[in-house]
Amino acid sequence: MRRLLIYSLAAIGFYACIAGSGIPADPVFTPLEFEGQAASFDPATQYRNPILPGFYPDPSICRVGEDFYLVNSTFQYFPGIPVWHSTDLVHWEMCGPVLATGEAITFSRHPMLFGLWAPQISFNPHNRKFYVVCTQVGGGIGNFFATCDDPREGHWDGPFRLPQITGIDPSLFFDEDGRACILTATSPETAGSPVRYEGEGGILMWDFDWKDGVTTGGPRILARGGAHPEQHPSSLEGGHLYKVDDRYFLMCAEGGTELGHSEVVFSADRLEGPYAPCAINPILTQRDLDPARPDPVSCTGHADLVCTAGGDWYAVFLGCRPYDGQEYFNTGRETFLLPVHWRDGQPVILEAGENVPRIVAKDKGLLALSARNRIEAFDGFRPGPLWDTEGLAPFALSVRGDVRDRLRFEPDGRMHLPCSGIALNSYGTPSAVLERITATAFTATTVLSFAPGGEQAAGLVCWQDDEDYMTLSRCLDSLGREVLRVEVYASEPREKFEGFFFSRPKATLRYSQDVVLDARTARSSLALKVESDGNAMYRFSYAPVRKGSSLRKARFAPVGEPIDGRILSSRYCGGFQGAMVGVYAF
Ligand code: 6LW
Repeated sequence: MRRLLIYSLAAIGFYACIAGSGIPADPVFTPLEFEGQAASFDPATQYRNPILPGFYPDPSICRVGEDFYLVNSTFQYFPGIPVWHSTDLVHWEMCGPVLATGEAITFSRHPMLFGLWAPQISFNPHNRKFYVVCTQVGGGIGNFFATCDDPREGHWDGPFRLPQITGIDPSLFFDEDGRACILTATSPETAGSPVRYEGEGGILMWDFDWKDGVTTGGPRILARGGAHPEQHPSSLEGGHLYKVDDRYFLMCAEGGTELGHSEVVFSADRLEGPYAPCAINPILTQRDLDPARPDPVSCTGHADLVCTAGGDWYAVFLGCRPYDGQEYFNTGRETFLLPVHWRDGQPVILEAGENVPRIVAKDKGLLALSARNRIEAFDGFRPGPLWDTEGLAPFALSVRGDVRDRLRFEPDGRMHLPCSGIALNSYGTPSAVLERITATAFTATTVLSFAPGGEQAAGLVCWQDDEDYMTLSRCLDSLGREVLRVEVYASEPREKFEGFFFSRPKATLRYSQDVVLDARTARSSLALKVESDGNAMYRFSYAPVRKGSSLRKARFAPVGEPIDGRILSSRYCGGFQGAMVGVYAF
């Protein structure tokens, strides 16, 4: 009864407050501005790895003429599967996503690490269409493909299901003679062959009739175990086929996408094999290097190769940038680029013992491409506002579905994000608009006008998944006073790096701290800021914003203590995604 009375008084205060101060009933945010710390380099002669910072894992690339296209996994985020365009492999612009509408894809209430895994993009020279194949894992449509005539237009047809094929990491290959096939990563048992050891993986091939969009034969085993099967390697996946001088190369990830990740390559005289491991394997790994090395890149693998019109070869692959030397990273698995050299008739990305460099000297191939670059590249470290008067930025993501119909934009760029009553830990689609955290050290700032009532809350959120996130919220406390509240939800830490794919125990509220707002401040718009330092210590702060005052001159005051940001790391939380930052309303 007392709580009801308190809320009633709060509600009266709430409406009076609106009437008195003009503070909107809905939360209204100014465009979120993110700025990540990044190493400097000379763009004329160098480029910076990752070329796509923040969680852009499982890159796949293709080239048509002078244009390169690249796709990444997006798991349970919407829209699904970003498509990138470049003409020099270093500067990338976002095109429209493959799954851009709520009708194209629906998501289950599975954890964030499920969903859209490892898409592959390819071009069919026989019908001049682009294809993206992908797997929706957990409560979805399984393996599917989509097609379009020009990714820059951003109109993809599909998804078209491929119910005949099982496994993950599908990859299409179109041969010169018109034949086509789809590879997936799955157990050899799918082709009726018992595994030779526990965990033996396989790359299987199905014939694909691209005229009818169906698989017509298979599966047959192209590779099993790994490059050294006697060592019983795990997780042979991410298979891609290439034809070079009439020889077929099958390149795969091996060892699992964590610290033991690597890339291996096989070759054969015929498309259907038999494939034998090439002499030099792995052709990329960082697993044998000193964890104490400077600027480490770990977990490298899941690569794809592309040849330029000038005949130079490059690899895109996923990697991680740990801030503790090896295991902790909040930026997820990102997209890196390296030149590929051919030795003894096979591709090699990095020789054994070589580090993946963060700043790379452009080789002659890249210098030639850069000279022709006309693309205004997307800068992941300073991506610009998360929305503007036109709507959400192309890099904006929402959770398990489209929230755009909940939003309203003012002519000055501010965004109305009405309270939804859907909690951030609901495994549903909360009213949240997010972007990737692309650097360990970063700041993100917005100004929120809002007069909370009842159990409403709105503010900043740093999010890894439904069980692991932090918020800085404007809400009412149990006495009906308006407060700024920092809350940290996290599930149990794990003693050792157990990989990314496992279910999370229920989160608990680990930390909560309020700052009670005086009447004048409660009537103000409040600037909200989250800052992370190079060790991923997160600090939340706020500043009243008076009409006409400059945010740059605002004096921010802390809310709560600094928070150990490792709770948002893949090491702590598991998951294939990286951490996100954004705004939310409950
Ligand atoms: C991807 C597969 C993997 O499909 O993780 O661990 C999945 N390996 O290659 C999601 O990124």
